[in-house]
Amino acid sequence: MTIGTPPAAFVPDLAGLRRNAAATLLRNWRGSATVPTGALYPHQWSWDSAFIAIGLAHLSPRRAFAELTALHGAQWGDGRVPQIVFNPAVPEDAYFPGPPFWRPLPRQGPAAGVSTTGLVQPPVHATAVLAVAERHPGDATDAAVRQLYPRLARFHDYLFSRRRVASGLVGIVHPWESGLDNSPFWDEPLGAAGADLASADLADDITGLRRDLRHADAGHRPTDEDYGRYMGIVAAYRDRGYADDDLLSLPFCTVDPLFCALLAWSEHSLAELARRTGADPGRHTERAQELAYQLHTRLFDPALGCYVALDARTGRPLRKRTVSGLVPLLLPGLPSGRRSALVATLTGPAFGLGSRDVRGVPSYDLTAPDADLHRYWRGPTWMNTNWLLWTALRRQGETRHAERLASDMVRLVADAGFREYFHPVTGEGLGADHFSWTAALLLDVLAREPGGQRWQR
Ligand code: 9WN
Repeated sequence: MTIGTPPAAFVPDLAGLRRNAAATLLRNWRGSATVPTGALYPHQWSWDSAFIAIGLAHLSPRRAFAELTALHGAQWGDGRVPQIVFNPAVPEDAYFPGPPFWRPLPRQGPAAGVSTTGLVQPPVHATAVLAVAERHPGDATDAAVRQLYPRLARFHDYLFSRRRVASGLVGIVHPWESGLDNSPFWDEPLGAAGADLASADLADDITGLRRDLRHADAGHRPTDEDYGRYMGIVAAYRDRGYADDDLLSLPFCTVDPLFCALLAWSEHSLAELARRTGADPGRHTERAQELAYQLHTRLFDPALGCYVALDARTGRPLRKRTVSGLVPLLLPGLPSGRRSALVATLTGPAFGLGSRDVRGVPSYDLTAPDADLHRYWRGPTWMNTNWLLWTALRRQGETRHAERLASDMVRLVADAGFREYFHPVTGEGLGADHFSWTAALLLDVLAREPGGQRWQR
């Protein structure tokens, strides 16, 4: 790997990319919300909608707010914003696990007639609302913010009150809640859960039940063994009515640095939204600072040069270098030396930012013996985590690295299309095509790194 070789310029067709990005978002619009992609994910996903709204802000603020309003229309009585809102017009077996698997939804669930999963995804929604609002000041925005702020705040209240584990950190109860479902972080806790799960009968037929393998290469997706465990963990949570009373007795309960960092970041965004609606921003700022303090003191691993996850059931740190462990770079007020440590990891051999041989920031340590550069969250480059790191680098004043990352993102899409993820060395497009957040976040990069920027090869 050659770090620091001066890159050559390339000239992307920026107008064509913008046009195709807009066409991808239009193609995936379903009347009130956008699907991540037509065949593989035919419903509304929570954090996808937040990223999609960030892109829609460059096309239509009205649609951006509609996207997030539709999602919050499925908010549960207890405040949780569900991972998936099922579209009743789509056959129940088009996605697995579909609505029947998640039933019964409890009394504190969504409004009657609304069908969702019982999990959540990383809370990046308040940040998305603020991004749209900042770009489009005016009465319509003020009205949308007034409508969305209480719902966003209730979601955060749910997370802070019902999901607290391990001295104030906020936990997740399923790998799907991390958004980086198949991350190597989860191998150890999933392995331990596997021994307890009573899902053997389901696992026997898991290949037959899965729908993802009809639309994506099996080598790019999680294994059947992992899927069997995913289902077992959902079943255990569902069978106790999705109650959060004794989180550590669930088969899976971990703390994820990306989830906590996005929650702290979004609390800061919520403070700004509160100011705009005349509500008290103080409690949001306090919660952001308290969570960030816990994250910085409990999850940073100096030897690895990044944050790690925690198995809340055993108290064991999950010591791997994954892209999630770099995302706290987004936060203001990092402890001294932390920014340079994270940038060193980002630009070193594990993630290779700035190297001629690596494209974008991979999802997992390229030097790890178990890195799998084709498989879902175990090596490939994804546009959403790259966008988070690009935003972080800009916020930290690391302009040169931010520009390089923006260039990589543009080039990946220019070469391979709006794919779900990309091989971090060859740039080959992987997973699904016509992927909404790839299109949306590219639009945001193109808008914020305007002409004059020297795109680099
Ligand atoms: C399960 C929709 C979602 C993303 C996740 C990504 C993938 C789902 C799946 O697709 O997960 O939620 O079926 O594999 O891991 O981050 O939100 O795009």
